[in-house]
Amino acid sequence: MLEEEFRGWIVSEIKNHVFSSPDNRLKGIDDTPIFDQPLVGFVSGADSIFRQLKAVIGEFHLTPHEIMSRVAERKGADPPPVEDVGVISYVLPISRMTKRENASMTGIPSRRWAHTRCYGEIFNLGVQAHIVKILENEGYLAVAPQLQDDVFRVLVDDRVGLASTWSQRHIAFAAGLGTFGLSDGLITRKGKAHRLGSVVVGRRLSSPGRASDIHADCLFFQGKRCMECARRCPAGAITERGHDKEMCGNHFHGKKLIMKELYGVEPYGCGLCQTGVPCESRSPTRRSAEGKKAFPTSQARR
Ligand code: B12
Ligand code: SF4
Ligand code: SF4
Repeated sequence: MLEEEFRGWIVSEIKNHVFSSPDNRLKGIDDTPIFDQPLVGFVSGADSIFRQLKAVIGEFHLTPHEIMSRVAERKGADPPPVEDVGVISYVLPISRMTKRENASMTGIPSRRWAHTRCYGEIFNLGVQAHIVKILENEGYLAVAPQLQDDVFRVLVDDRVGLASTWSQRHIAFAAGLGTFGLSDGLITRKGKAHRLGSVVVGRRLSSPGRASDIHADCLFFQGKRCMECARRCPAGAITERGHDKEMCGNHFHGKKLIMKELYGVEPYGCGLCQTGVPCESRSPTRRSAEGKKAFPTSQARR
């Protein structure tokens, strides 16, 4: 299959799955979709960004080739050369209704947001398993790093704090899907209220054009005074210096019991900094077709 065909096939498989899967539904609420239509990106496993990520995050952050080699070994196959490894990354934008509801909240997230964190992540892991299955059916070696216990782990590093061996945001950045905001969220052309997933595949893929500025889509880093995410954060975890992961994590661990009582879900995420902000549903620094900024800056709005 030519690369163009391969990409088209994967994009339509992911879109169809998101559109038709009964698991993409807020079953405990009103059975509406959890996620809207996805964005999909691709990157070569030989891209130098993966060495760079080891420098930025830590040696523990795995390259696609390291992951593929482990899978090949497990299957008794030879690992493909690094040029013949690629990564598929996707963005699952959270539904408009959920974003609207969460944007109206202060202090704690809304019911829909809490259910999205819980059931949306189960669906997200299912999307990754689905992609692996269809690739394997076509004879490709494929692996979803986050589904592999011997590959994926969350850890606390002395230098970067909370991190993991496969950071979906950094992978999506590598695949050209977005850049980082002051709050740490990845701002895509559909904004930053979303969940992310990815799959490593044993096939050659080319790399995308990528922003050279890792903060290209954040108003604050582009010289505007936004900081709306900081104002939304009930934990005071976002300042001009960035996002304090420990404060953020402690805040929502402290709210787990209340959430269970209120909404009946266990894994909990706050996400107030992702909604009711200029970068919620689009990149506020990119120009719209009419030549205007997609959103006014916070300054202009007051
Ligand atoms: C650990 C973790 C957390 C921790 C730490 C988050 C963090 N910043 O890393 C805590 C508990 C705080 C957390 C909170 C939340 N999380 Co969380 N979390 C993860 C997890 C499991 C691992 C993240 C990881 O590996 N980070 C690696 C570290 C190093 O990243 P970092 O410190 O942010 O990286 C900075 C530097 O590297 C810097 N940088 C500096 N120099 C350079 C140079 C280059 C070239 C590059 C590329 C970058 C770079 O850029 C980054 C941003 O500043 C991922 C799942 C996954 N497998 O990725 C989900 C994930 C990141 N979480 C997610 C979400 C949605 C949340 C919450 C909204 C909770 C919720 N679900 O409601 C909050 C949001 C907090 C916030 N403001 O972003 C989503 C993010 C989606 C998005 N919109 O960006 C993920 C990807 C889960 C998913 N599958 O979708 N999370
Ligand atoms: S709310 Fe403003 S400062 Fe915060 S990440 Fe979005 S654009 Fe950047
Ligand atoms: S997810 Fe973390 S940083 Fe974002 S608003 Fe909630 S506590 Fe603050």
